[in-house]
Amino acid sequence: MRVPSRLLPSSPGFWRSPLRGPWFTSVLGLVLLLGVTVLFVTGLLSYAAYNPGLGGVNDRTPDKGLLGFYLFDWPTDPHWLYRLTQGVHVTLGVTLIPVLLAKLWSVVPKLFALPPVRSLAHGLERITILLLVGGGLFEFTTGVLNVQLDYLFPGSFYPLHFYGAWLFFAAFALHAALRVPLAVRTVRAARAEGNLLAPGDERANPGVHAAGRSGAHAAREPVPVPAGEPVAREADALVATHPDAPTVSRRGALWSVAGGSLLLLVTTAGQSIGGSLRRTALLAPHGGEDPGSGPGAFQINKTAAYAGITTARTREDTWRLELTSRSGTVRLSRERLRALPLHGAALPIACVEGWSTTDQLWRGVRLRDLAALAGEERPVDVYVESLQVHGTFRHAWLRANQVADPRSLLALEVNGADLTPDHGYPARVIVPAAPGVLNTKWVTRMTFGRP
Ligand SMILES: Nc1nc2c(c(=O)[nH]1)N[C@H]1C(S)=C(S)[C@@H](COP(=O)(O)O)O[C@H]1N2
Ligand SMILES: [Mo]
Repeated sequence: MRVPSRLLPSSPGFWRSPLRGPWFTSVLGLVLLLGVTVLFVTGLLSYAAYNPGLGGVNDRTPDKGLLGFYLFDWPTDPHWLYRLTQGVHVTLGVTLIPVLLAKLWSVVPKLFALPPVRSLAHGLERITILLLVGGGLFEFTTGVLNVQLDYLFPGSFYPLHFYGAWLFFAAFALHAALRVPLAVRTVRAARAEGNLLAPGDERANPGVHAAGRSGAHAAREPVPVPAGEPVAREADALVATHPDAPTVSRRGALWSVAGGSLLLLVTTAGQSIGGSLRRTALLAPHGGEDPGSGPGAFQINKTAAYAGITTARTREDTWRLELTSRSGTVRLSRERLRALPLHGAALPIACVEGWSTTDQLWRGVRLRDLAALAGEERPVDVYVESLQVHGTFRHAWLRANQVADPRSLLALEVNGADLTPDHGYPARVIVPAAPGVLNTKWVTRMTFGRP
């Protein structure tokens, strides 16, 4: 029995939306070209900000090989640097979701096109597309899940998102190299021809000499396409041969994608911008109704209870800070720490999840003073350990340039009061421009210098 050809996704008549066409796909593609490039760059910056060069404690992808070629010493200036780069990374990623989905929707007929492989070149291109679509969905999904749910995947988020990013971007760059010229020509040609936005209007898909507006509904024959023209070949694959009657114009469809993006933007961005905008960040786990706690009421990542920090271990009479270097070990009570010269610094917490605080007023002992106390006259790398027994962020390495910065503190107070247990009492690290993960809470030991 012969299946009527319009019932199969591989048949020309199956995909009916009159919105599909090279113009719609090109506009979305050009938006993604810019957006995904920014996502990739800010993602690489985020990785560099972890100080992965300092070793396994900081480096979640020790097997990266050549992929770490670009790593550099993350600076401490400007002090809001990571707030910016990671805020952009997460906010932009969330905002682009509707664009990504619309773009995939716009080209979905090509996924089913037969024959699956027409030539070697075509076969290679299809493999690239598979990596592109799979990699894109994977990166957006892992990113959103990490931001929303903290953890969920088998294996750590970091290597998955990192290796996935390289794979995705490699395919993306290749795809862009092949398609951007065409997309630009499509958009230019459409603009040159005036109004191109009504569905069914042949001018919406320059190069396609279809039956025109009336034909949009009536056409039952495949759209004739002059062979050989690249624009036309694209159109061939994207434009519905048997389009349904339009219910929205292409411009309208594009506006609804933009509207979806705008909605995500305003319900996310507040978690990074802070102030009263935080209340509009309804979609962000650390926005909306999560004002945080403690003096100044700013956000908390892991609470003391979650980290297993009991008051028995942080009591002033038992807690000690241990400073170690090649020249020996010094132990300080909190009282003796408080008697050291205390300095203030206005610095934010900026989490890899994209949320951040505005500047908080920290007070404590400079890391470089602690290095000197331990016997290191010149700033060196330091390994910071907390009271926490389990958990990825219970310890971290800081680089010498971070130790040297006069604003880098082992903080005892924030916003004019003692640290609360959730914000790291009895003492926590705070470093300008560093990601939140390096600002270790509940510190108990600091080892200066490389082993
Ligand atoms: N010991 C310890 N310190 C830690 C963490 C942790 O899980 N354990 N989380 C880090 C992360 S990921 C962030 S974003 C900041 C958050 O600091 P806050 O809770 O005071 O805002 O603490 C950092 N310090
Ligand atoms: Mo974080």
